[in-house]
Amino acid sequence: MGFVMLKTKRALITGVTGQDGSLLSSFLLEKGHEVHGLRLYSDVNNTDRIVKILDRDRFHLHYADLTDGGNICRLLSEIQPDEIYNLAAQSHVKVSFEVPEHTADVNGLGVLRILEAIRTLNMTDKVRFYQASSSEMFGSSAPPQNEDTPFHPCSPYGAAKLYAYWITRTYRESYGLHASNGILFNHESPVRGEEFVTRKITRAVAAIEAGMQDILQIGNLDSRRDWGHARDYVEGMWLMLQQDKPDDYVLAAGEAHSVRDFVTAAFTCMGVMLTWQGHGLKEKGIDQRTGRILVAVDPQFFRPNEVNVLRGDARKAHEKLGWKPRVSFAALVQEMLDADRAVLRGMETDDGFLLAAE
Ligand code: NDP
Ligand code: GDR
Repeated sequence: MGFVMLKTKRALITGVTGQDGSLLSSFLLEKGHEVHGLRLYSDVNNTDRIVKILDRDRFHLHYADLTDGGNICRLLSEIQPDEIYNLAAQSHVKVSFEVPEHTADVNGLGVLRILEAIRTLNMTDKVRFYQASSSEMFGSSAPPQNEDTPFHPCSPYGAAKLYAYWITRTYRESYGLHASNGILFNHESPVRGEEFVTRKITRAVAAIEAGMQDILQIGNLDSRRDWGHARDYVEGMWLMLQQDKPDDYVLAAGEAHSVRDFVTAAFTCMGVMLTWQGHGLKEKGIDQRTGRILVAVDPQFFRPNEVNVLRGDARKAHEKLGWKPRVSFAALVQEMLDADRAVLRGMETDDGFLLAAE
């Protein structure tokens, strides 16, 4: 009886230094893939999240910027990947109001540059493509949002992601490319960027507990999001590319919680019960036991336009991919808070954030 030699799959991940890129890299390396990560050149260190996998023999880094189509084309030609996960983006919604043209260039045209490289290199039949689409494309459409919900983005970020979504579909429908959009709702982890609200909250709560910060200054407390754990969501990305046919899928936990709920849950994890007093810009979160003000609203964190409620319906992914999120809202808050507490205690070096990625 002969042995069947299985070819090692080669994945290319853009945005490899980000939250999802780092977690997906670890996930694919565990699956036996060879991983090529595209990294933005920076004169400050941007490899903290991937430091634990830098010396793995199946992990390779390359410099690339999605605004540079020639370089993307050269890299695709050299690497000849089986799977491409396009995770690179200017991913901050509020920042996109300040740099709308750059956001469109990276998040919109950047995707076109990859798709055109695939087409002109005659790789259409050989490669599978994943596009990191976003629930921000639904914007003001009423929840629950699924694959059939009309899009109505409310930010330059959402509008650029919508272009990327449609151009991905266009290349699928026009050239038969195996290209799928994952329409992902908010997903977080201990390696979430510090500017996003969940990580900002858990870092602040840990710092307040350690006596290193007095108060958490926050924006819109009423905004509601469908938060899941990024580890679950990167598995969903991989599942999409393992299907015979490409398609578009929502990944979501299916529950919406307000920013206020997240703050309350984080303080509860450290044994502090908050009372909320006042409204709008005057609202305060107060420690029930001591009367100390721990949370205040600061208008600088508001956006010119807000997406009020995102709550996803991921039934299609449940049925067709067999995908289900495993981590609850409470467990997510606890894990993020514990990781930030460990950082402050200086315990993260051995068992730190990348543990979550393993
Ligand atoms: P991050 O912001 O953590 O990571 C984004 C990555 O893109 C970083 O590695 C960044 O590099 C890189 N990047 C930025 N600009 C460029 C550029 N011009 N060329 C090449 N690379 C660039 O995002 P996440 O990991 O959270 O998200 C991954 C993707 O999924 C993004 O496209 C995001 O828009 C999308 N998404 C995320 C969701 C979430 O809840 N996390 C939900 C839905 C969609 P550097 O670190 O050096 O800046
Ligand atoms: P979002 O995430 O805009 O949903 O985009 P973010 O965590 O930035 O905001 C979530 C909600 O919290 C409100 N908010 C604050 N946000 C930040 N960043 N800082 C604050 O102080 C603050 N106070 C209140 C926001 O107004 C918003 O309503 C994320 C990104 O990962 C995108 O790339 C991704 O596409 C979407 O999630 C789905």
